[in-house]
Amino acid sequence: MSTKVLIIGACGQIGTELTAVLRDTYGTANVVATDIRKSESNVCSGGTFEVLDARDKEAIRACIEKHEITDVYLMAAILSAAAEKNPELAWDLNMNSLLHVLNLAKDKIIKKIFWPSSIAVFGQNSPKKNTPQYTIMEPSTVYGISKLSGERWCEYYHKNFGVDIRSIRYPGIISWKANPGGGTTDYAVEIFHEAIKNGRYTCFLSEDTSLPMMYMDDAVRATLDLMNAEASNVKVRSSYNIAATSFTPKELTIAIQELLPDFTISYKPDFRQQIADSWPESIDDTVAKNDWDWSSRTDMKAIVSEMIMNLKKVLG
Ligand code: AKB
Repeated sequence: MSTKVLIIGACGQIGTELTAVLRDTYGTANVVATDIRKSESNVCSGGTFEVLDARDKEAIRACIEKHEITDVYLMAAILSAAAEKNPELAWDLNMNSLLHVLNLAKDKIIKKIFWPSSIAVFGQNSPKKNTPQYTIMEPSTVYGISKLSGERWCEYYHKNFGVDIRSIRYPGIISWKANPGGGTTDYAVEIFHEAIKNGRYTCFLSEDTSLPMMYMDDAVRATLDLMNAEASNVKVRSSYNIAATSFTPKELTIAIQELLPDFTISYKPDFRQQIADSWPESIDDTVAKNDWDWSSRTDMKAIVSEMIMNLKKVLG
């Protein structure tokens, strides 16, 4: 049976680029993109697109049966900062969408699931530097709690029902094609847009807040590599740590100023500072390296030059 892919949450930051790569990989006819609403994005015009609410179990099942889907990428989520403003909705979306898809795999209606977790599963009492795969996890945000609970469900469904679920704990993802929304790491994308449009940026985190970050190309490649890995090599069925780079807003500013010397930044930390302070500064991804040969290719310098080069073309 050939692979037929469903992406739920295809118009989000990662979904947008993942959908394009999945269409290239499996053929446009074998990829169904869905989201809660239609947007202007290529995701909606470049292949099959359907409106789908990730909380609607019956609608997901109907879509899967209609298109004879084998693999689901469940990308819909409410991110850390937005979730703090609407905890019940965040819990409903982040948790129930996962349970719907896990149950469809348990009932053998789909074969394989990708579900993103996050560095938000860690908390104040986790080691801050080189946070290991296995350690104390006491998230203090609704988003982190939903992701940690999701990880436990993933492992449970794999162990008890043989569900082939694969997951990555994404760091902050930096990309120029689609904007993130509602996250604590969003500053690392906004800063480029503002640097090019206005030459200045007011950052909602303090200058010395170090967070793990990754370029979109690395994140999408990691996702596909994990999904294509031999099942026997995927030993972690909760979620894998992966890492690329870590930097502070100040370090990022210095790197941007090498290419845009007139760029200036000011700092006005808000409620997102507390979220960032509870997260790791850097991540140890040895287990992913050993199990499925993961390694990042893009460091901060390369991210900065890619972002500025591409956004200059797009934003003028
Ligand atoms: C967020 O900031 O909420 C996300 C994440 C790290 O999962 N980008």
